[in-house]
Amino acid sequence: MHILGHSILLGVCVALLGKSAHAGPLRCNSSDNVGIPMPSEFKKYQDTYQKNIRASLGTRGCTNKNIAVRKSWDEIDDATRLDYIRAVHCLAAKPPKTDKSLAPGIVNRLDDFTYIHINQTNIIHQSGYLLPWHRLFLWQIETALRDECGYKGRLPYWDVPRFSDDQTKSRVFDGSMTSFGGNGAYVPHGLEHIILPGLVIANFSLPRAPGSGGGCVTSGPFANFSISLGPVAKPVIDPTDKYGYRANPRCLGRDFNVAASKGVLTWGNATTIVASEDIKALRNNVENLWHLNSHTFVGLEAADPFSTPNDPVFYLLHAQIDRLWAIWQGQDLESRTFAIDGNRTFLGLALDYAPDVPPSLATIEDPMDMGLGWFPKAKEGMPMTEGGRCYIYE
Ligand SMILES: *[C@@H]1O[C@H](CO)[C@@H](O)[C@H](O)[C@H]1NC(C)=O
Ligand SMILES: *[C@@H]1O[C@H](CO)[C@@H](O)[C@H](O)[C@H]1NC(C)=O
Ligand SMILES: *[C@@H]1O[C@H](CO)[C@@H](O)[C@H](O)[C@H]1NC(C)=O
Ligand SMILES: *[C@@H]1O[C@H](CO)[C@@H](O)[C@H](O)[C@H]1NC(C)=O
Ligand SMILES: *[C@@H]1O[C@H](CO)[C@@H](O)[C@H](O)[C@H]1NC(C)=O
Ligand SMILES: CC(=O)N[C@H]1CO[C@H](CO)[C@@H](O)[C@@H]1O
Ligand SMILES: [Cu+2]
Repeated sequence: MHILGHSILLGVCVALLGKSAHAGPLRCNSSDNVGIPMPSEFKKYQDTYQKNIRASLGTRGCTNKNIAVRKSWDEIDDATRLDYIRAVHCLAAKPPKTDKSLAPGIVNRLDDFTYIHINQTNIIHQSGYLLPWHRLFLWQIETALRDECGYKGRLPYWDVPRFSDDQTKSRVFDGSMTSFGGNGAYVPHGLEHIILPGLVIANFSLPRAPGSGGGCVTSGPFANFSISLGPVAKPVIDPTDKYGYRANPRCLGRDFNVAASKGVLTWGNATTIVASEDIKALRNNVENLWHLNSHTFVGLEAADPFSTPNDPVFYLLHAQIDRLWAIWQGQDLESRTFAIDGNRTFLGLALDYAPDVPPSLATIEDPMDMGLGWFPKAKEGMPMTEGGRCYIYE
């Protein structure tokens, strides 16, 4: 097929990705530049980050030779994609390590991750811990995929701004067996207000606009994928199961919301984030321009702030956020690596449990709860090339 001119092939690829649920016999070369190209303004920041990270490496520990490269899902080959998907299913088939008395709905190794994310939600979002906690969380799942399920690659990221106009053109959501599947089946539904349990302010809620799905994912390797914990944020909270810790077996659902991506998750906003002047601006830009919107785009399970890791694409979504933070840090590693801003709880609000988490500013010395008895300090979740971490984004 490569005897076809590059531009003809590119056109065919775009058409194919746009309409077919399963990739046809014609495979797009992963280097074909589908989507919106990275603008030079963003690339300038990425180049500086890569140059500075590489220049900071020594000859022992994390080196230029052994540093792992995390790539876009659209830029890895099909064998790596299939291996990643296989490893996710492998974790879903392994027993959990968490004490099930904490949450009887934990059924498999993936649920260990969803459980601790639920348990920590009111502490690790809209707070100073957002970035370091999720950085370590990603590293934990990447390690589990590799060490427990033999995945050979690294954690890929969802190339969000490249497909902001139409995420179904990305290899992440094209519906093929080498993607995470597409939208959920259409189920008529309207605007909801979902309550976030655990905050002292009674019934603190967020609006959730309806998207174009609402039912089970019907294509790709996670069609009818079975999940158990959650949902947690709901219009009405059941006081006997406040955090959705009981078993609630159901399919993985999605509810694509184009309005949260088109004109929002753009290269322009990605550039605003990496160009942020200081950590306060960076954190606010990540939260307001990107974090919520990328969850909202996927919708349903992925848009539940607590049990969102139920959707396996969660890890690629957060790898993009981790990448934006990494690029920001990489503009000036010395002054930015350990910069922190934000409260110790969600918006600094008091929690109706954990009275030992005061609504004061987070520090890099604060311990974070990563689950299974690991309590690293926030500062341990900040460098990308120390403390066992050794990776760079391309
Ligand atoms: C994909 O295309 C690039 C250049 O566009 C080429 O270098 C590479 O060999 C191609 N890969 C495959 C698997 O065809
Ligand atoms: C999180 O787990 C701890 C026990 O490890 C428990 O004390 C706390 O109440 C839990 N919080 C939530 C919100 O489940
Ligand atoms: C998903 O599950 C439903 C109900 O169990 C079934 O009708 C449907 O065929 C399944 N779809 C796939 C793709 O497995
Ligand atoms: C919070 O919502 C529940 C239903 O989910 C309701 O029973 C309760 O009265 C509400 N509390 C307040 C203070 O509004
Ligand atoms: C950034 O996102 C906001 C919504 O959060 C949107 O209104 C704005 O147009 C976006 N800016 C760019 C440059 O895309
Ligand atoms: C950075 C930040 O979010 N600061 C907030 C911490 O919480 C207090 C209230 O407890 C707010 O006033 C701050 O704005
Ligand atoms: Cu999170």
